[in-house]
Amino acid sequence: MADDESVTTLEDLRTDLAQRYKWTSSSGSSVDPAIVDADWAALDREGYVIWESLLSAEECREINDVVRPWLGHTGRNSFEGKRTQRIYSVLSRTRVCDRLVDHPRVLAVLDRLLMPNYLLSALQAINIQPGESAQLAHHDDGFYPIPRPRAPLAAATIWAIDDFTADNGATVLYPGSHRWGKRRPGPNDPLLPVVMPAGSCVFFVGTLWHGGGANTTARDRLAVTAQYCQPWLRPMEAFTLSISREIAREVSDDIRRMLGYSIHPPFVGAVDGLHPLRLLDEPT
Ligand SMILES: O=C(O)CCC(=O)C(=O)O
Repeated sequence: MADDESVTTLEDLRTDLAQRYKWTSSSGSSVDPAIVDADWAALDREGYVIWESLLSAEECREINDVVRPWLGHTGRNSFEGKRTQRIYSVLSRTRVCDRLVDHPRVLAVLDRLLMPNYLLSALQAINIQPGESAQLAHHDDGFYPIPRPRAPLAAATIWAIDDFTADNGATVLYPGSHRWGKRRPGPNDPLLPVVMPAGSCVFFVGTLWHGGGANTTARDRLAVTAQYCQPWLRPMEAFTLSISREIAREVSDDIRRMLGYSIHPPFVGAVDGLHPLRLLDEPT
């Protein structure tokens, strides 16, 4: 590619080699740039931003009604949480969480943070039960073996489906820790429980230290987390294997692109040398 004088930057390469599928903007472009600027400033300063009440009570109830019957076994280790129930591959089961995955407010920030055609890395429901202890602090792009300090390789949203309170397992963040180098959180580092009403969302960069909180109440804490990564990284969940082509046709353009029906130019993600969207043109 380096010898091709017509190709100078990644911007030139936002389409496939056959020029058949052009780059299209995400629904994030519908958000007022001044709002995105403010979100961006908060992310740069603190590593996170909280958006209150993006979902209605009715939307939270619908998600709760669909997800709750699937909750079964608890985690297989203390990281998953011995008193925490997780549903993986939510996109293969229901459409009720789609509007969280491709929410314009989320995509507007991702459009600035990550490279074009960033991917969905995980979509999980997480139910922290009474008696669960605090999860080990971690940062979500920590499993990519690239030393810190560095720019985030990923980002996460956690959507409160139940109210998040200081004692029911609300996600706990270490503000500003996205800038840390090698060190881990210590006992003197200030912690912030993300207290927010149901329907709210906390967005944080993949370098921010955080964890699920302890639940000392008698009630569950249900959340949905969508995580995203650079388009040149391997996502946590192999969505191209777990999501059928029927579902890939059904979801929004933004979700389809984030599932892997997209290219990181010039050819990362290609199928038999072609753009993966061609698979959806074929009968299944
Ligand atoms: O459920 C939460 O609040 C956070 C969970 C988390 O960070 C994780 O499992 O990676």
